[in-house]
Amino acid sequence: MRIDVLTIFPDWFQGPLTTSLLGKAHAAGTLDLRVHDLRSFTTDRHRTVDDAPYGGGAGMVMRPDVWVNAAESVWNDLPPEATAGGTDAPAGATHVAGGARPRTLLLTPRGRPLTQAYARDLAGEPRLVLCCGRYEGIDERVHDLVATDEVSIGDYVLFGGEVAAAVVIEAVTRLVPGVMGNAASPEDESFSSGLLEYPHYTRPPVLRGHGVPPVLTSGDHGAVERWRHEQALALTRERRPDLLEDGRAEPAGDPGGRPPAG
Ligand code: JCQ
Repeated sequence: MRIDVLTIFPDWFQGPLTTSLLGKAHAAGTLDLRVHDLRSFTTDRHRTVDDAPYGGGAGMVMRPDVWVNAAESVWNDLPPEATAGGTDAPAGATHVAGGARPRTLLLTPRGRPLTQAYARDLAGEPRLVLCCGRYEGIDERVHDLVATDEVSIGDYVLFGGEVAAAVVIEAVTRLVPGVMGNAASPEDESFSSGLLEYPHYTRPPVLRGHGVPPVLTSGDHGAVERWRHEQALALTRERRPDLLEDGRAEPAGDPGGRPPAG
């Protein structure tokens, strides 16, 4: 998968992406991540990306012409100077050579909430373009001319879209075959069943007086499976009952086949 990120803080994406699992996928060629400095697509000597809002008021607004130049450039895989030519953006500025524009995501609190299902949908795309806004907001025409999707990672406000873009990159790329170094599907046990995940344990068998549920060391694989399902259901009921009500989870009743508790 190819992902292009448009941001005024390109350095921000260097650290995490050269270290973790994502860095490995990047190095292995499974993920082609390209980070672009939005300022490369400006047309003035001061490389201005924002301006005062029409109608007045506090704060600054990101200029739409810079965004259209940048988007057109990455959509068509052109160098910045090919699009940052100093003219304003005509209707045809959103044309893409050779077909439809790639999914172009604008990170914003007003977007469609990111879920595992949405991430799965995005993981099926050959290309994504992620647009990270800053300042008080982006000129509304960017929503119309550039974005195919507006994505929210939650009901809170960040300084800019960079953190949200990193969240989208992690959620999506781990669903792309080859990125986890695992040929099998990495789909979560948790969210594919619609339940929160059951508790995990490893050695040592006792830590500061805290032991391990005996069923896990019983050798009875059926009993282990039933216990895990019960735990997942109980946790979900207690912490995220909304997940049981939205129809994706397994029935909240008897998980089947287990002997009476106790
Ligand atoms: C994303 N949840 C919160 C903040 C304006 C494009 O306009 C804006 C973008 C941001 C950055 O994104 C978020 C966010 N999901 O704050 C304000």
